[in-house]
Amino acid sequence: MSRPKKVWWKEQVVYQIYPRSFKDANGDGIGDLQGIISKIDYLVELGIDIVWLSPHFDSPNADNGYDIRDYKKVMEAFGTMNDFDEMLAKFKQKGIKLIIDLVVNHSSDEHVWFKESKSSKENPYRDYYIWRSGRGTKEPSNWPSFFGGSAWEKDSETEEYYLHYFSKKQPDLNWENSQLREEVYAIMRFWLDKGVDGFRMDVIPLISKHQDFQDMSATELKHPETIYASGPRIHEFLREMNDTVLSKYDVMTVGEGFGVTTALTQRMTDERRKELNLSFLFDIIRVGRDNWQQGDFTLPELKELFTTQNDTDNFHWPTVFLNNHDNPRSVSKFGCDSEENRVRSAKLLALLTLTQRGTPFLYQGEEIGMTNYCFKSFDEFDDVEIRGNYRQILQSGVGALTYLAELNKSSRDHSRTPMQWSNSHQGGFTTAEKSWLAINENYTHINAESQQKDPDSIFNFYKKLLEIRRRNEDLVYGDYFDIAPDHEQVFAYTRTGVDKTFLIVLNMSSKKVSLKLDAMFLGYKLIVSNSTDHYKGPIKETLELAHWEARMYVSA
Ligand code: TEU
Ligand code: CA
Repeated sequence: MSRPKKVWWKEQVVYQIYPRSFKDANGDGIGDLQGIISKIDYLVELGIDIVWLSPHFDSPNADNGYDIRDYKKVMEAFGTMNDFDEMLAKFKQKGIKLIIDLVVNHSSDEHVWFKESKSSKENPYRDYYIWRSGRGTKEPSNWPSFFGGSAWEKDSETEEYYLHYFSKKQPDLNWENSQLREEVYAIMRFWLDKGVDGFRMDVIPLISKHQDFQDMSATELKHPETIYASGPRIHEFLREMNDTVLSKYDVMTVGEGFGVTTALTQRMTDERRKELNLSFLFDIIRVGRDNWQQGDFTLPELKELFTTQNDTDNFHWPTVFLNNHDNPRSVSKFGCDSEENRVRSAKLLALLTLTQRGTPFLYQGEEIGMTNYCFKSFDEFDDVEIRGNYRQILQSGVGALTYLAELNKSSRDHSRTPMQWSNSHQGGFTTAEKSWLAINENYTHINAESQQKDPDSIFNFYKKLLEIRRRNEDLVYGDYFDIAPDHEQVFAYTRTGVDKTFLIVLNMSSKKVSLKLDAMFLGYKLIVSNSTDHYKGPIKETLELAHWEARMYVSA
């Protein structure tokens, strides 16, 4: 089998910033671009290479910027275009690349295109969106919105319905229209010509719609994303975009698409097909999830998902991520956020994320082990997804307390609470009395400032691993092999490159455990561990691992 082709976006590590919650510079309780600028040195110290910025465009914020009103304007609360240019220049000075969020499956209903489109059936922009007439008094089809109710909204002006997979303030764009596609490509060029290094593409597999808009079956209705992410022209659109725009720049792209299968992920990212460089596969981050419910999962199930995403030829490259702004905090889901285990398990997850095969994506706050928030009532949520679905879920017979308990495991708002910078007022996030979403009260002991000073902190563990990764190409390009797929407590795997083999052993449980190793690993040397009290002698045939203990060895 051929070796993977070497390219910068396979080697570098991405750090996601959710601007609303990162750092507020002007004291209005909302994060902003000057806030980001003030923290560039922090990112340099940590040692990440690329920043992915969640939407920073003009928006009425029905979905925190994932509803764009003007693609060429900066959101007022975040600053101005001058602030953006300053931020980009400063990132570049420090050698950090910047990728931005391209949200073009839908726009805001306040976008001028939609206002025109809605005004009459004859308007030249009518066809930029998807309009259909109803079936008598009913919607054109039974398609549901991810954020509650029907995906069709009737407009009184022209008595037709428009399609919206997300909230009704996020009408879907009509990619069948070539003029619309040209508009999108122009927007892409506008930002690329400023010097951004690529795009994270929001729900990109959803842009091609099944044109028959046929009713879904009862089974399909439970997971509409599988229908929405299987439109017939997706590859054609991506290739056109690549050919027309992306191929002209040295940039990276990463697609986002919840509901996308392994097969589609691999097709979209096959280097020979020239569509996307990377695409998030959600199977790992969503393990055990069924819509808003977070069920149990076993370690062998989780490990199999890592094997599956690596079970391919070398023509496509996976991503590795355990949290983002749509999912709970990784230490609370995959680790253990109790007093005793939080630091250890957060470091274990750091080792996992930075030694798996694939481009790692870190999410703000994971580097200090930020945890889920404890929501005491529904009023504490901000998320449009919950506000939209609340009534429907309760009407279906689910008790309010049951729903609240599930959301305390699964809500998107867990990862949207403000970044915890210090133990001062509002965690150093803002000087305002309150931030836009409540800060987790554990900022008094979980914060960046204290961890930057502590050599044994989670922050400094990430920093160390990032250095090790940078120095060891075999950790990037080496083959992946799970050496104990059925083990219920330990995740143990190797990365075998040209010069060396790395052995990573992770006790993903709160109980101590022993792991029998193959004799071939005798002679391997310990290079990193998340605990200071472990056995330091030569590797033995049976490893004794303490609760949430994580180690990495390297062949001699
Ligand atoms: O996410 C799409 C998506 O799949 C999630 O919103 C998903 O429906 C939800 O997490 C299920 O719990 C992208 C953005 O990342 C998200 O923030 C936006 O709300 C959404 O698209 C619409 O733009
Ligand atoms: Ca602000």
